[in-house]
Amino acid sequence: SKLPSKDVREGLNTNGEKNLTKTNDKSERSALTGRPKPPNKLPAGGESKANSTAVRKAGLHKVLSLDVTVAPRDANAVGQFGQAAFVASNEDAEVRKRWDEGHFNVYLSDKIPVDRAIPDTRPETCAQNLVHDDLPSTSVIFCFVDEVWSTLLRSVHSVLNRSPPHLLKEIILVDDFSTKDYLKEPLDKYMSQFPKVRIIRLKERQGLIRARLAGAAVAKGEVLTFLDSHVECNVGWLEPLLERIYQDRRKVPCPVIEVISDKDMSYMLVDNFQRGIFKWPLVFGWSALPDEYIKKNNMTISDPIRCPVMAGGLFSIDKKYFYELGAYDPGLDVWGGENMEISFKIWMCGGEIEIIPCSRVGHIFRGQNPYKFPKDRQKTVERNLARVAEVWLDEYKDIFYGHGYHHLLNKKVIDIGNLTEQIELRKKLKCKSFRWYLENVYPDMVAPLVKAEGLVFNRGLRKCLAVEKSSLSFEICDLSKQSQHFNYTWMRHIRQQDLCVAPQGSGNGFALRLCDNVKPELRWFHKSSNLALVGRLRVCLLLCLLSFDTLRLNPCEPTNAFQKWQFTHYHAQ
Ligand code: UD2
Ligand code: MN
Repeated sequence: SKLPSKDVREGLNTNGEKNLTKTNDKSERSALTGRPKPPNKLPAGGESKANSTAVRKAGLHKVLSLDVTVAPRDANAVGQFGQAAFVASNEDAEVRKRWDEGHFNVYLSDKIPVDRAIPDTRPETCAQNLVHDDLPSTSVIFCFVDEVWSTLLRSVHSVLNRSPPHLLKEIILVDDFSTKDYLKEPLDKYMSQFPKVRIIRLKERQGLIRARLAGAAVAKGEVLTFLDSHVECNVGWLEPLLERIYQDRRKVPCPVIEVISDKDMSYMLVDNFQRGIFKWPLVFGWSALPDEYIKKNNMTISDPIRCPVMAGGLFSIDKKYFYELGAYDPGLDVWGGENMEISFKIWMCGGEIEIIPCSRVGHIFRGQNPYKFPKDRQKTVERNLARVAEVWLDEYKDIFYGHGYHHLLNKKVIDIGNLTEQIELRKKLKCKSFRWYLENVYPDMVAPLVKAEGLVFNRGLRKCLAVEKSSLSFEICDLSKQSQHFNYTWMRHIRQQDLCVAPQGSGNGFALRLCDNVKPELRWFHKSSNLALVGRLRVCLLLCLLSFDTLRLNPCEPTNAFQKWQFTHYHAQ
């Protein structure tokens, strides 16, 4: 790993003022990259809307690389400079014993200075960038439940030590009803030495979403900056975020999230050009920008990256804008899904999410949540995601449910709560469709609305399924006949318009019935050309010639051609 950059090592001041190279240089240099650029050019890929914040009078200065920890008093301490730390083998038992307190190496974390230095991992050009002198101030909000003492402190110190004081309005610690005693009086006492730190205690466990809302409600800064409670903010992390909001208040910038190892606590670099994405069924992931996109937009590693979905934990947002967007859906519980909600909302309702490579924050990624969920973890997350899907996904919500979440459609199985306000909000904000989002924000996502479509060919009879006078029949295959066209949907329906192929009554027959997403008996499992009713996977749909080409369910036989069904076209998923 790199040593702190020259710029940082020289800029050893604590008040930020000395480093402030005031300049009125309004030349062709970009505030972001320092490279020659037309002044109003948005970063690569930015669909340049007329910039709402026109030319302002304020000057620019070189981004402040202040860092009071860069010449640490304890240079030989464990984990100093973000390096890997090790424990002697006779301490292994202790490490294991304390692991579950945070699901990372808590024992080691406690040995590392709470204000350790970490390497300045920014791309070279970042330290030369210009930002405006009159950036908005921010409230930094940390929510936590039973966070480990040393990581919570290190998070707070990293903000205090590496943020320009005049931009840091306050640090708000929202205690989401922690059970640990050290997070009560001892925490109050420790933090009382920092006038900027405020602690809010929630009276019952709210979950991180409502805890963030509680923090935002009392925040005094113009910008809200949310962080997880086990992070280390790197040199110069704050100004590049605020600069983006200064340029356009609808921008929601996120730092690059670097990795603090859960095992040895080392600070690790991550790959360039990474952005947050989702896969079905709304699972967050990272994916590199496509190479062609980088080339086409002439991007360098320090340019902001358009980000379809934020990871969730670390971002800045204009406070007023946050509330204009309706903040978070307060009906989301405990953990999970809120990053999808706010991401779809931001993009679809006129904003933008960006990853800012000149802003970097380390985060301990843990294998498990170290705290308890008041209700079942999986059910909590599923419920949150179903709320998001219902409000934001339009016709694409079937794809979400289709990926193993059919049971969530049954309101008797899961109560996802009232959505009226969220739906109203979307209308009020005149937000765009999910289709627009996919096409414009995340075009490399494949999201076919059906799994398969076209004719339904029976291999034994060599004829195709057709609807004739609202009942099922078989005809010579003919693509031009609409009556022979069916969709195999994410609901696993074999469907023509509103009608679904379904078993009839209690007997053996089959008929067309009105489709209904909730009814499991209308769903077909389709694999290796077999069609089996969901829930009855050992019996397959058979075309029975004896009784006038009727359909029956029979035990599946791998070689029976009359049980083999094929759609004309299958979509890649
Ligand atoms: C990621 C996000 C996290 C959040 C989550 C999905 C990053 C780095 N982290 O998971 O911020 O968006 O995805 O919801 O992007 N907390 C509470 N009350 C609770 C549960 C958690 O205050 O009931 C706190 C917790 O102490 C932590 C923060 O919320 O500071 C995020 O929780 P996490 O670290 O367990 O989430 P993570 O990083 O796995
Ligand atoms: Mn976290």
